[in-house]
Amino acid sequence: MANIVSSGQNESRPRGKFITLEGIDGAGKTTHLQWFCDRLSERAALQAARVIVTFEPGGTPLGETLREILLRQEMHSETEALLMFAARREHIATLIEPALTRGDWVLSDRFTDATFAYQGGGLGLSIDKLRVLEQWVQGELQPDCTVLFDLPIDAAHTRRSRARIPDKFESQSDDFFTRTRAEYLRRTAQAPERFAIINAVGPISTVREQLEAILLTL
Ligand code: Z5A
Repeated sequence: MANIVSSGQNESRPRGKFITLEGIDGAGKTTHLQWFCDRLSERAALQAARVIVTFEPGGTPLGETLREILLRQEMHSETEALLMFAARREHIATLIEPALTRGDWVLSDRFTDATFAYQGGGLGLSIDKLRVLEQWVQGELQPDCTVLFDLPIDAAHTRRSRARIPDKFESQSDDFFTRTRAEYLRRTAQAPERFAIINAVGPISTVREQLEAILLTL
């Protein structure tokens, strides 16, 4: 049954939907973000809801400060995971949960699946330790839908090499991204009801057709 929240003015709205976008670097999330947000807003408007667009690491003033450190500074892999979850705790407490409770929808460019994929798969951190942090930081909160842009490593490599100056993560090896992608795919197999996988190999128009089909399910 839908979780009804009240605005306190004789108006009640269902709890908002939480949608996340994921994928290895170069998979194309950012290319589709604005378009997807516009289309999602049309659907949210049917429930008198707005779409709040956000991203990780970031999304709050503290998160932005941590993002600067995370994307530029070398650190122990466990420190990196802890900072990702610290930024996430702030993000959930001050932006995500209040928006969902108001009945608004939240679209986040990356969330916890990225930590499992990058720090767990890519850097080899213990998945069990990450699960403990996930439970601590978000409790029962999970996205209602996670769109995974999936792309073979060589295609992502070609796209990344055309893009801007690489940050710490974008400079990682193809082996790192092979492990990252494998962990993303392992997560989709564990929670198939939450994930929608996009085959991101084709042209932008083909990717959009797949996104359109996902929008109809939201
Ligand atoms: N990170 C982490 O390690 N742990 C965590 O818990 C979290 C994050 C939350 C944030 O970077 C970094 O933090 C991220 C993971 C790590 N790694 N990196 N880098 P970010 O927010 O700065 O960037 P990003 O999330 O990786 O997004 P991005 O760099 O913007 O990449 P993208 O969204 O995957 O791709 P894109 O920019 O849309 O496209 C890449 C290029 O391909 C571009 O030139 C496009 O024009 C082109 N493109 C896109 N689609 C197509 C198609 N269909 N055909 C042809 N060419 C295309």
